[in-house]
Amino acid sequence: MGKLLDNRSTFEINLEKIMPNGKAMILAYDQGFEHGPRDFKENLSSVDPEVIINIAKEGSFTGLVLHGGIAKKYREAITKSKVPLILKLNGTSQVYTGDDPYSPLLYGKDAEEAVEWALKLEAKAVGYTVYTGSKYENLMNREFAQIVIAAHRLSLPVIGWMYPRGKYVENDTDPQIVAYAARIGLELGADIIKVKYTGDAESFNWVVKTAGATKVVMSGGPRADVEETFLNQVKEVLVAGGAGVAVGRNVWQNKNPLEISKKLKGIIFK
Ligand code: FBP
Repeated sequence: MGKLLDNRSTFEINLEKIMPNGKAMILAYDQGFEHGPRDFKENLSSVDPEVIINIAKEGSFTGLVLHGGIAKKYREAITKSKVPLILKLNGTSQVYTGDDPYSPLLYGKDAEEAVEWALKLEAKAVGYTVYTGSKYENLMNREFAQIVIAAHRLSLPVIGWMYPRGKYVENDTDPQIVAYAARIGLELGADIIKVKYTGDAESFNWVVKTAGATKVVMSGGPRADVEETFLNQVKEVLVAGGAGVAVGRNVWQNKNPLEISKKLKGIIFK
């Protein structure tokens, strides 16, 4: 990790960009792949990546999660926005659901090639989902570990979407199973992990503790009917020692995405 004039390594600079003062407010926009365009129906303008890039910029988000195609085709707008790009390196659709989930590494024949591609697209970090509990979890753990090695070699922080899922996972927000997934994130070398909320600050604090030196951010889930419910969760996450959020639908499905972004910023960076 090369040293620059200000004495911080490139890795530290990248991490500080997506997590200024240790706090993250990341906008996720890979749902078009993961869930399909039905997610854009609540706020039709959200189908347009340019609109999302603008929300990320005007809403002061510290990172924007995209897949490779959008990152490439909208590169100029992303560069202009100055919002750090987080390239999602794996993904899977919900069209086929007949088996336990597996989300394969994309954009290259191996982790090294995928991370090089992220760097070419000027990403400041990379992301990867591990479905703990799936019968394919060992495969994903291995791909994730290899991404950590390759990404750190190129000074890119790694965010793990640590999602318990599969036939044997009855409740994907059960604090014990979320804590287990979080711990795997630490063991595999994630810099940040993104997990679902476990329902209260106390149990989320246990998740944060199990993640050790790996920072924990909350994933949003479907848009809450009442905005306050979501904002209260964010407050509880911070009380519990969480480092912020990496959310999508609760922001860009909102009638006023910039208004809710402002409220989020107030909570996370106050
Ligand atoms: P949301 O805040 O919209 O839930 O986005 C967070 C996220 O992790 C996305 O990055 C991803 O597309 C989606 O959730 C996956 O959701 P699911 O739990 O349905 O797999």
